[in-house]
Amino acid sequence: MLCSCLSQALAVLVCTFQRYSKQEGDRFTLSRGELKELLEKELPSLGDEGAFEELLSILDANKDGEVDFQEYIRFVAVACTLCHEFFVDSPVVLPRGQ
Ligand SMILES: [Ca+2]
Ligand SMILES: [Ca+2]
Repeated sequence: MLCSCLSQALAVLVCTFQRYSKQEGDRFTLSRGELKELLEKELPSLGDEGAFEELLSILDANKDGEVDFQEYIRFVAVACTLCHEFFVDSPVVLPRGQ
């Protein structure tokens, strides 16, 4: 089945969360370790240990020590906004389907 880029991107966003969130503890939330692994493997450009601590404190809006799906999606929205601002003056280059 041929899917649009956007629906594929949405599936990747959701599946990436689920792949890491089910590894330990509550399978619907990212523990500290799960979040760290997700960021290291999926977003290695995001930075060092200090950046991780800061990011965790921002992401964990309700301060329960875990990042739930709502908190993750808020992060994705912020990341998308940054991408939007970054690419806004660039020529449009869409990723090609494989
Ligand atoms: Ca978990
Ligand atoms: Ca939380």
